[in-house]
Amino acid sequence: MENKKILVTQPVMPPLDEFVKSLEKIWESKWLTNNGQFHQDFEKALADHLGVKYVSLFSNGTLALISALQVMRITGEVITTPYSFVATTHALRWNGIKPVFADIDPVTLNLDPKKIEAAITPKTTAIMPVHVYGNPCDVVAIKEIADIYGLKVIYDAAHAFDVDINGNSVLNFGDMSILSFHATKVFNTIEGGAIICNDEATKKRIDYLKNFGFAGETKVIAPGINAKMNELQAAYGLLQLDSIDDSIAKRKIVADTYKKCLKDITGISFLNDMDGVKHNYAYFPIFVDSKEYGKSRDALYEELKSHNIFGRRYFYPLISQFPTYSGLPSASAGNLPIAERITKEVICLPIYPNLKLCEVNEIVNYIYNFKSV
Ligand code: T4K
Repeated sequence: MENKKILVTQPVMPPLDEFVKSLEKIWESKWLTNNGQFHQDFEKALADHLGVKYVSLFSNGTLALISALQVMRITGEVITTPYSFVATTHALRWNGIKPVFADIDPVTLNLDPKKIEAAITPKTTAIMPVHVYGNPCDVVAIKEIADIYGLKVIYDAAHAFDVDINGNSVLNFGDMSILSFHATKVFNTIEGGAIICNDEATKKRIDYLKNFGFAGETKVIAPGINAKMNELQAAYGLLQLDSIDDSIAKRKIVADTYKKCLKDITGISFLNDMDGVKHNYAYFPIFVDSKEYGKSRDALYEELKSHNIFGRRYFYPLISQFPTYSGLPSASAGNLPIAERITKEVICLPIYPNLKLCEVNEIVNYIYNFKSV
């Protein structure tokens, strides 16, 4: 173990021989991108697998987020979480929208509905929550607020592939949801992403926008972008659907092992499964209470690195703490107390289907032993 690096994640890849068979078909057809056969098949298979109405594939999750805001014609101010990957807020800025940060709930680490309501102004047009680590937001309370104030809801569901609430995909809530299929995600197409929506007319508009705004050979309906997924990625993604259930089942075993072994270490806490939710175990964040644990989060992070265990401090710093956003009124110190505490405590431990349980035990041992040094 000392010589082997354990990274925060390791991508699942399809069997090479199966992928080569798909590549042969692509070489034969000479159809490489622009809504080819694999693209069409993958969209249908994904919608089926996820239990959603419409899927539009994208070249990555960030372009899907940027395009979703364009499709919904969102302007003015959008309420969002500071506790996410920077792409969430960058997508707003790329649309000329002012991000308004609201604090998170201390249990789910997602936008706190009460804080959303308090941040609404006459310029607010939408809410962009994130199902962080794949844990669902309070979708019912968010819908209630959106309905009362006439706001759109665009979920950044980059972490929430195959997450269900009472048997219904979390992607079916809100006006749209965005997925990321980056190499580091539970389900990957190397790079990739998707927008999930509920009606055919919206899907059509999304598909125009991701293809420069073309609605036919000579008609351009909007300043679209090039955000299309190519045939190689779509073929790869189609094969990935064969192993996703097994991957998530193996991730659950890793997560359960961590929980069992970490529960008695004072000063270390973790997130528990939520009632009625089918989780995907995308990440395994732990939270270091430095007073109780006796060492700081950063000291533990460095200690693990010294043993070749490369966790990540997702999400540190907060998005609101990056210089490009820290001047916003909603980013000011004291407005986001829960997020400011959590960002100082978090380390995401390695989790992926092929992580061995003996490796999980060793990681926990390092955490345990460091406490008593
Ligand atoms: N919204 C949210 C909430 C997101 O989390 C993200 C992306 C997005 C939107 C945007 O979606 P995309 O446009 O990315 O589709 C990573 C990912 O690049 C990023 O996709 C992800 N969120 C974010 C949370 O994490 P980094 O900078 O930490 O990645 P990197 O390259 O350091 O990789 C992390 C670890 O994964 C490495 O230590 C090793 C391992 N790895 C990585 C790659 C790329 C591999 O083993 N193989 C690989 O090919 O951002």
